[in-house]
Amino acid sequence: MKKVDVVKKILYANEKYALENVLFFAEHKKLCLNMISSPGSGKTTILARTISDLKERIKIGVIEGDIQTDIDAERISRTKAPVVQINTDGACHLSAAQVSAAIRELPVKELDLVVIENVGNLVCPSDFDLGENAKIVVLSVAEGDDKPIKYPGIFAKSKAMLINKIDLLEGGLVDFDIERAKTDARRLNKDMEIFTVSAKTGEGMNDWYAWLTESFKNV
Ligand SMILES: Nc1nc2c(ncn2[C@@H]2O[C@H](COP(=O)(O)OP(=O)(O)OP(=O)(O)O)[C@@H](O)[C@H]2O)c(=O)[nH]1
Ligand SMILES: [Mg+2]
Repeated sequence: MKKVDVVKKILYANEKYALENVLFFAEHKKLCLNMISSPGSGKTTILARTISDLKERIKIGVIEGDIQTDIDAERISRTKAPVVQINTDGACHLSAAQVSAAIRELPVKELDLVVIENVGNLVCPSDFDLGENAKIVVLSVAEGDDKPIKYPGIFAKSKAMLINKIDLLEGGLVDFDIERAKTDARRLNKDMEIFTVSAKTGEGMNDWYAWLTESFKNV
């Protein structure tokens, strides 16, 4: 009996589309970021605030990945940014083929930056390159400071990490040792940029904006 390595085949098929997307973004001279986190850590809230606060400086387009609903695309469209929703219908990550179709629906020429919000999941999306320039991982303080060592894959692969919901630390509502999370993440990835933010209050967001603004200039 012939054994087919299905996982390898799927990853290979994905790589072909990912490469096409890399070439697409390079040809159009656009930066693309792939935002990954557990469900509910604050990806859409961070994005909506970033788009609004930077609207005079960077034109951002968004690809929203969710298993079901267009709730997140609705939230992004309130900022007036162009957005395309992908529903994976059960799959726990976006594929490069889905992103390839979605970028053709965005007015890419008018944009500086395309942000992909991946399906809320800290594991599966890290194995599927989408043709992005960089992965950005979000970890909220409500999830616990042990996540970098428990789910090392995505922390090792991400160029930057946003530690979100730091407003919850006040009053001791949650226990989260920021230094521990930073040290563990940098042990996996020594050059990782780390921002501690609250997308709710805006605290710390300026450092993230400064990095983002510099990054897209260098594409
Ligand atoms: N306190 C506090 N709540 C936040 C912050 N950022 C997001 N939230 C809340 O956290 C919840 C989830 O936020 P979302 O932005 O939907 O999270 P998400 O990562 O996009 O979620 P999925 O797309 O479902 O994976 C919402 O109720 C937000 O209002 C923050 O900085 N502080
Ligand atoms: Mg979301």
